[in-house]
Order: sequence, then C-alpha cells, then structure tokens
Amino acid sequence: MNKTPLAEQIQIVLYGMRNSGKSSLMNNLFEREVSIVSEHPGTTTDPVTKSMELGRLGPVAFHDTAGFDDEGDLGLLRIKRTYQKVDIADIILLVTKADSPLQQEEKEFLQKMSQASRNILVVLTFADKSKNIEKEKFLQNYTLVAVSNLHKTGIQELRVALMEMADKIEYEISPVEGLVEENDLVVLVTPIDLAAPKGRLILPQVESIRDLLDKDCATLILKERELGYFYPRLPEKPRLIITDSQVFSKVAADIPPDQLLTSFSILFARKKGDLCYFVKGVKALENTPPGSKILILESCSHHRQADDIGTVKIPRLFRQMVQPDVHFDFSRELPDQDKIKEYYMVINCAGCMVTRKSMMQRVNTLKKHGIHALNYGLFLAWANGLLPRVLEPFPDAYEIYRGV
Ligand SMILES: Nc1nc2c(ncn2[C@@H]2O[C@H](COP(=O)(O)OP(=O)(O)O)[C@@H](O)[C@H]2O)c(=O)[nH]1
Ligand code: SF4
Ligand SMILES: [Mg+2]
Repeated sequence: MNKTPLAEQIQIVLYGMRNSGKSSLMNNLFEREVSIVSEHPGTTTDPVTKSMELGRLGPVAFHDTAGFDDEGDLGLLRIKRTYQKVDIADIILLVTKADSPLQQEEKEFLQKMSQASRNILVVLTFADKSKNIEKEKFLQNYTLVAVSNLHKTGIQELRVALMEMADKIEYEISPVEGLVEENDLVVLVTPIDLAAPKGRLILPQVESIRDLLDKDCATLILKERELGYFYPRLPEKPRLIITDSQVFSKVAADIPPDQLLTSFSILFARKKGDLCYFVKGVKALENTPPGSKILILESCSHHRQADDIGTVKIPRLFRQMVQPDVHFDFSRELPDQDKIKEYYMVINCAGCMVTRKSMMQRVNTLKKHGIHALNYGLFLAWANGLLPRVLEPFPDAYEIYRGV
C-alpha cells in the first residue's frame, strides 16, 4: 500500500456488538484474511488496523475493534481501548445484525455519536437472514448499507457509500498550506544532533519537504551551522525559512530581521491543533501562580535523550523563566476529568505521530475545563524571545499575541 503516514489517512473505525460480523466485514473489504473470524464471541482482542486506497477518500485506514459488549476485566480494558478509537475516527461504521433487535449498547452509542455530530454509517450484516423490521425502522434516519458477509454482497455498495462521505470529512491541512506559492524557494533548517534519528529525517521534516514538492517549490535543506554561509549566497530571498525549534536563536541571528521565519513545531501546532488557543496559552505563562501543576503531554513513546525537550529542557526553562515553584507531571494520555482540573497548564508535544482529530479531542477537553495549553515549539520560541517573529506568517495568531 502507499506510504502515507497512518496519521494522515482517513480513519474508519468498525464498532458493534461481539459477533455482529465486524471481522468478517474487514476481511471482505480487503478480500483476504486480515482479522480473525470466529463464532466465539470476543475473538478480536486488540484493534486490527489495515490501510487501502479508497477512491475520492484517498488512503484510508480501517480499524477492527473488540465488541463493545466485551466481558470481564480484560473485556473492560478492551472496551476502553475500543472507545479510544472513537476519538480518532473520521467515519464510524456501526456494524449490526439485520436479523436481531437493536441492543441497548447500540442505541446509546448511536445517540452519543449523533449528539457529537460524528460521521456514522450503519452496516446491516447478516443480510442473508430475515430482517428485523423494528430495527430497520429505528435506523431509518441513518445511511444504511445491507451486507451479507456470507455471500459477500453489499461490499461494493459499502465502498461507494464511504466514498460519498468524502465531503463531510475535516481534512488535516498540509504543513505549508497557504504559506507558499509555486516557484518559491524555502529553506529548511534541520539540526543533525544526538537527538536526530540515525540515517533519516523526522516526520515533520519529511512531510514538509513532500508538501513543498507538491506545491512546486524549491527546497534547500541544511543544518544551522551552514545557514550563515549559504544564506547570503542564495539566488533570491527565500519565501520562508522553517527551522527546528531547538536552534531558533542561532537561525534568527544568521538572517535579516525581515526574513519570514517559522518552525516545524508551529506548522504542526496549526496542522494538528489550535494555534490560536496555544498562543493564548503562551500569554498565560506570565500569570502562572506559584505551586501550579503543569502537565507535559507527549503522544508516543519516542526514544528519550539525555537533554530531552519534554522531560528536561522545558521544565528547566520553565523554572528559570516563568515560575520556579511549579510541579511537573509527564504523561502520554490525558488524565481523567477530575485529575485534569488540577493542572494550570498542559504543554503538548508536536503530535507528529497522531491525527489532528485525536489532538483536537485533547485540546477541546482542555478548553472545556479552562486549562491553558500550548506546545513545545511555541514554548521554545517564546523562551527564545522569537514568538512574535515566528507567528508573522499566521495573521490570526499574531494578532492574538500582540493584543493586550
Ligand atoms: N450468515 C452470516 N454469518 C455471518 C455474517 N457475518 C459474520 N457471520 C458469522 O458470524 C460469526 C461472527 O463473525 P465475526 O466477523 O467474527 O464477528 P465480530 O465478533 O463482530 O468480529 C462468524 O461465525 C461469521 O462467520 C453474515 O453476514 N451472514
Ligand atoms: S512530537 Fe509527540 S508524537 Fe511526535 S515523536 Fe515526539 S512524542 Fe511522539
Ligand atoms: Mg471480531
């Protein structure tokens, strides 16, 4: 399949009771066995994910899940994991048997999802059996597709129905969307230090390069040390310089003040999260009360370095520049509702490995509880005194920062 990162694909998640035919449907969609089908309830224990190219939708990832009526301690854990998949879903497929009555869990699930205005499609499996008329009546306001996994009918109809949902999906903008034009020259500054992975570039850099190629721009990639040498020798003024946050100061010192500059993390704060909300978060730094609790929230288990940004650098700078008397916690998941309220502020990683949807779920939860939020890149830019400058390419966020 294509090499589009998983986080960039449209996420389609299959939900339903155990034995409703989710795994069979997964196999029929992929025309081979990707998920284990069994008549024993609870066979699919961990979510199975598989990608394909689906017409107008482009690359999509299907996620098979355990049933939401799973049992026992382990079952509850699986239900929790299944529900976490709701957060990332662009399209939710409720898989339900055409021949049996609607279950309470299904009803509640549908109500919750409709209230949250989620994109739902109902797949009525067991179309080879007799219909439950009452159920069909209850579901009449949803888009319904009848499928028999046994006879492999309705699968193409389902693919078509999915493609027709393309217009309802909130697409993640690409890294340099709206910032460049055809034939622009863009310089990328990527330090190759101990934190850099061996033999490759990190995802935000790779995605930016690809995006610039798609937008017919020329890209010059160099390390911060070479910028001073090459910048005066460039054939034209670059439209934009995008730098790694960690070398902001060095980069800013080597270029004229009117050169448009931003960072990979700011591009990703806009792409994955809510740049304006994060800028408000930066403004809240100066009012941090003594004794505040700050949560550093990462999104994956990347390999930590000795001078790791999240666990070492940011807490150190925070204590030096914002407020010495603060307590830091570190997590990869947003804590439960009660615990969240204890925090004054959440500092997010760039979220390069997660979807915009899951990052926005976090941000919206934080907003709901009135908790300030920002991300690593914004914090480092602020700490280096460069924040208004790196926000210049983004007028809305710039205004918020300048506003009193
Ligand atoms: N007759 C019929 N049987 C089906 C259909 N879909 C699934 N099954 C059977 O129902 C059982 C449970 O299917 P499975 O895909 O494992 O359900 P899951 O628990 O939702 O993943 C298996 O024995 C399947 O062969 C269908 O559309 N028609
Ligand atoms: S920025 Fe977040 S998602 Fe990306 S590698 Fe670091 S911890 Fe993982
Ligand atoms: Mg299954």
